[in-house]
Amino acid sequence: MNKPMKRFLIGVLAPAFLLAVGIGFAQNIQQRSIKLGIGLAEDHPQGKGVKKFAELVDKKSGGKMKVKNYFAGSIGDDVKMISALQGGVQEMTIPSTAPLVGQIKEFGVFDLPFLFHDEKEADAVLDGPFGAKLLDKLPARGLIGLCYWENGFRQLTNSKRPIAKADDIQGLKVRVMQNPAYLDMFNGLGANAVPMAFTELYTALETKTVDAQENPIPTIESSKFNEVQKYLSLTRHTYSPFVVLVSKKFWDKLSPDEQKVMQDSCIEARDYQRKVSREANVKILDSLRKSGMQVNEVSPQEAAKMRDKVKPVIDKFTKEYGESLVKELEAEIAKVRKPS
Ligand code: TK8
Repeated sequence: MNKPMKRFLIGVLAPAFLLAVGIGFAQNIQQRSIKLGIGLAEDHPQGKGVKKFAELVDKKSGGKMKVKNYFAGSIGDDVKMISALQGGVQEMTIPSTAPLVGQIKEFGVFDLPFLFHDEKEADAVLDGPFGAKLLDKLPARGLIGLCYWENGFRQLTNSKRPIAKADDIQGLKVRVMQNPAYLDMFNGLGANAVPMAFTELYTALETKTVDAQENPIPTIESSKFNEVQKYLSLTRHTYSPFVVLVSKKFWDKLSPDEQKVMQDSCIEARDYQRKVSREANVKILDSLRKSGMQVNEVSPQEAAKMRDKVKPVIDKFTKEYGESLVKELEAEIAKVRKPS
């Protein structure tokens, strides 16, 4: 065998081989294929996040654990995919926490209107002991929660008129997530709230079955809602987290090394996903304006009027989800809240 070939084998191939074997031997990692379904498109920060996650799982497992991503609700909506995980027919999904309330009501605390002022507060709560406490409730429902990603601050769009005043929402038919607090919140604001799966939303807006919907800015663009909605009003009425879920049936088959690969990849992809989401929020607003959407701010006075209108809803669900739990949450927020 000629010298260069010998040098290549010894210098390059052997160490690579040892590394792969080393990873295999040092860590108890087997060939795994992981079906991960999400509701949003590939170009959405959630889509970019799962691509990053797949890359990291592949790298950290020495190429043995393969994540196959399914985008844009192609294998079901949030509620359907959550039960697919519980049934063990799908390994992962990343829903908003709102539809999870039907399973674990405590996740509903994140849907309380006007709870968070900014992303810094949300991160501190979600990545801290409070967020972990809620994730610990999932195994009892056949789910494992790895970490929280960002859906974001929700804004109201509609096809009728700009929402500059709290009263402007009156009479609008608004699609909301399948979640009792959102239903009561928009009915409390004088709208006619219609719970509906995200996969049905574009058609419902296009056919004018509903007049309005509310989602973060990156979703308005990646789901092309600007094509069927003229007005975007920056209500920031709730901050929506995503929760990265694994089927417990699948998780319990994994070795501690394999579980660590998935847990570490979730955290690393989280920081990337949030960064992408926050950059998108700024960038996209301009392109939505250019696409013909009429964008308006909601003044602090009118936001305060909206908050007053939904106070009964906040009180009702604070009781429902647990006054001590909401107190704990508010105390966590107070630790990071900038004095106004
Ligand atoms: C996508 C949903 C979406 C959510 C909604 O599956 O339903 O409006 O905001 O992001 O999770």
